[in-house]
Amino acid sequence: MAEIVTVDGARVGVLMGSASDWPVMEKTSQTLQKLEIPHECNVISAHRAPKRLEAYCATAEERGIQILICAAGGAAHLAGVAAALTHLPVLGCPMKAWSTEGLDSLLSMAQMPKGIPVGTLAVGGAGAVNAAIFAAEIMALSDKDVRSRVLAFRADQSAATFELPGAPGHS
Ligand code: RP5
Repeated sequence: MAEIVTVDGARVGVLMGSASDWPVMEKTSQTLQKLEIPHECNVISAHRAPKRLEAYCATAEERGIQILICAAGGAAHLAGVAAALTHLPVLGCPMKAWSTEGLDSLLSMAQMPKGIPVGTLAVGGAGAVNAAIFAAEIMALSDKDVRSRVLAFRADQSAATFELPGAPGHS
């Protein structure tokens, strides 16, 4: 079994069911980088490598991981199983897989039975970016440096909303 990749100081663990999720989940990593949130990324399938998921979740908190972001497509059990294996907050990113435009993944994550929550984001890239921002916003409750960076990120985003490059009167 391939080694789990750990990063010293990582506060967010980004997990995905397959390397085929990475082109979307790279946006999570890039957004966490922008927000200067140390994180680590691993492929850990709940179906194909359940023991690897168990091992990851068993040591996540003691290594300093505060939030898990889990992406999967299809039956998309990864977030739910991770949420069952740790009390850390789990954010779910539904991936478009081979059918139903990702609705299967969305419902798999959102329809958790009561008692084990998964905070489910939108399907695809928007959810992948928002998961990173959401994780930072949770951390910002108890970390004023992260709070400052979240506020700066949002201010930059607001400013960029009004740009129309090339349009008359715009730069
Ligand atoms: C899920 O099945 C993965 O998260 C991925 O979204 C989907 C397809 O995986 P591959 O067959 O491309 O490995 O487990």
